[in-house]
Amino acid sequence: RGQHFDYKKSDEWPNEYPICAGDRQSPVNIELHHVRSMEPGRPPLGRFGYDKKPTRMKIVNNGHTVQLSGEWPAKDTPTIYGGPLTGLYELAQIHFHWGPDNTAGSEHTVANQSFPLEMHLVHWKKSYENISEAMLHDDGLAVIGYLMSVDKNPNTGLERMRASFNKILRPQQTTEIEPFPLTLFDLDLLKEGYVTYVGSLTTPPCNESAIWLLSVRIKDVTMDEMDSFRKLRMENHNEHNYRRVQPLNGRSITYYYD
Ligand code: GRE
Ligand code: ZN
Repeated sequence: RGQHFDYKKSDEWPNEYPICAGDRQSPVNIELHHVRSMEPGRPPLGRFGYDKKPTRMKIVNNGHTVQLSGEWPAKDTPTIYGGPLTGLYELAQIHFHWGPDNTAGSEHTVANQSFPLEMHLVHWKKSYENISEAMLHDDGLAVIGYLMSVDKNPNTGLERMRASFNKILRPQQTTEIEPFPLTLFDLDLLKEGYVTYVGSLTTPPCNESAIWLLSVRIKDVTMDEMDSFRKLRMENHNEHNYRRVQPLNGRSITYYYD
């Protein structure tokens, strides 16, 4: 990923990272009446490993987001397959996008509406050598996105993470956390359906290598959880870390359900 970039100057990203001006960029606005239904006969989306506790877990403030990663025995590494995907995609990291108040924060929007928080689970296709190699292919990554809106129900996974946020208040700080299985985030596997389209990383170098799967079910985040994200200091005094929506350029967005 690009080392240094400023969300306040995202219009200038293409000067240094030309792919950021490409024609399959993310995020996008989702207009539900534009969404097409899936073709019949696709295998349902499946996953394994999400219920397995990793041997180690850490969170990093990389100056652009807070990133969670874990180490699992190879056979237990969280993996997804099916739906719009061909082959197996293994989880690399989970990160978040947010804003200074509840009026903005998500990267994707629905009917031009923003949400306070968006969670990204980044997976890479196992038939490639590693994630860097996968990022060079148009089907290299599969990113599951959850939009979150403020409500009263704490999320156990977010609570476990934010308990250690005081150790990563500044960019480049990192800390190990007590390992937990990803089921604590209460991530239903897009049970109520999801929309999928081909896009990109939302940060420089903006590689056009991501198949996106966005839950149509909005998740809950508490005000306390949002406050914890907003206390994390980002690079360049950035108070938000979402990119504005990009043109669809004729791409279709397809609704899937199992
Ligand atoms: C990001 O940096 O925000 C990112 C990735 C990979 C996939 C999607 C995404 O690094 O938003
Ligand atoms: Zn992201």
